[in-house]
Amino acid sequence: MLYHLLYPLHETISGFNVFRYITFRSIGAALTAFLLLLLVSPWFIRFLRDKQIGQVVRTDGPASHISKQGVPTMGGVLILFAITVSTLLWVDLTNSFVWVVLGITLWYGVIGAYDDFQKIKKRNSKGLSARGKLVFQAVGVLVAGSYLLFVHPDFDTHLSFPFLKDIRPDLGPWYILFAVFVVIGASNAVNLTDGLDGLAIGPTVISSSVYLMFSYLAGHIGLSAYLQIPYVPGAGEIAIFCGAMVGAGLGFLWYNAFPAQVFMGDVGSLAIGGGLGMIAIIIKQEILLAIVGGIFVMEALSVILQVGFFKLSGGKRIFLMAPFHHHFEKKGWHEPKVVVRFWIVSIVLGLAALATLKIR
Ligand code: 57M
Repeated sequence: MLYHLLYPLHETISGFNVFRYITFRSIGAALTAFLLLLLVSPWFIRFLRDKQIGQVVRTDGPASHISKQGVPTMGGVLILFAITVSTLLWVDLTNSFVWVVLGITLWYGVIGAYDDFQKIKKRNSKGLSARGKLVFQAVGVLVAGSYLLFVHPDFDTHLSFPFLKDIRPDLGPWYILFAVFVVIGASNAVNLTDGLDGLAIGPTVISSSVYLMFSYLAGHIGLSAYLQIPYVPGAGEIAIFCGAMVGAGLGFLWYNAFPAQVFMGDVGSLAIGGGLGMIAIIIKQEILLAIVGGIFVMEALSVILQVGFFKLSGGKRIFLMAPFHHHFEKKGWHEPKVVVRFWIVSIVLGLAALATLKIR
């Protein structure tokens, strides 16, 4: 909105020329979302406590988690509020890509909120059925994908691979099914990762920072050509959404850091994963998500391997407990140590993802 209100005045007030720059507006979005979270969270945490919207902790988990019973959850509502307000304040509102990413993020937030409410109402950790969640998630991507493929003028259905600039297979209409896989996979991977204080929000901030840079480059005709990455006209505005994700994530981390005063809930984790997945699809950096979001991938893979091996071996386990973060808890690592070490890995993966820009 500020872009539409203030940039046109730059002829009279030259300083307003700065509102044309995506870099400036991305930083503005990050700071706005950060301050919103920082200032509103204390009130919101009290609100959640008063309404008894507290975590129901499973008894079969690590013993250290029992003390987390009742910690206010659904803090993701405030994360989504800050991302939405900040994005709409700083973005070019005529950019359809931003509306697609925001739409998927909020839709996945609605799915997660319903799941959270079911758990809180029934006082158990079951919530929405896995099948129900998958159907609702798939519908969202099918709608978004149909818009991108059949309405948006020149959406590209070619895949792009890190390091391999010349391999760009065209999936054609099948690209929609690939998009469903990427977005749902990312959403559920973040959901599984959100099992320790700060564990999901840390890599979220790192992934959003990396995708902020990739979005800016993808939307820049000169830099994308120089770096030999797909040029996606209009993708630069997604950097502002990423900035809002970074700011909201840092603001939430202030209160989710160990010992957490609030959990994000499925409303937050499903939405964040869905948003990151949709961003990867739009800026044509889908496979790169496996590197940028490597922590999320590792966590999801640990569950798949654990459950698969458990069934095939008649009850044996690969890990002491899945997802992966619980394995280290069972080995005696304290929660903050597990979380910070996962952040370190996430930062290294983010740097590796940026390195693919030059190694092609
Ligand atoms: C998402 N949710 C946390 C919180 C957060 C198939 C199986 C692997 C599914 C998986 C599962 O239930 N995943 C659900 C993970 C939960 O966090 C809530 O959920 C939201 C995110 N969706 O925002 O509201 C618990 O995580 C802890 N937590 C923190 N700090 C945070 O900032 O400490 C969360 C956020 C919270 C809190 O204790 O209650 C979760 O873990 O449920 N199941 C599991 O992850 C379980 N693993 C398991 O069953 N492994 C078996 C299977 C694979 C065969 C095995 O390895 O043998 C573990 N989780 C729990 N108990 N709670 C272990 C058992």
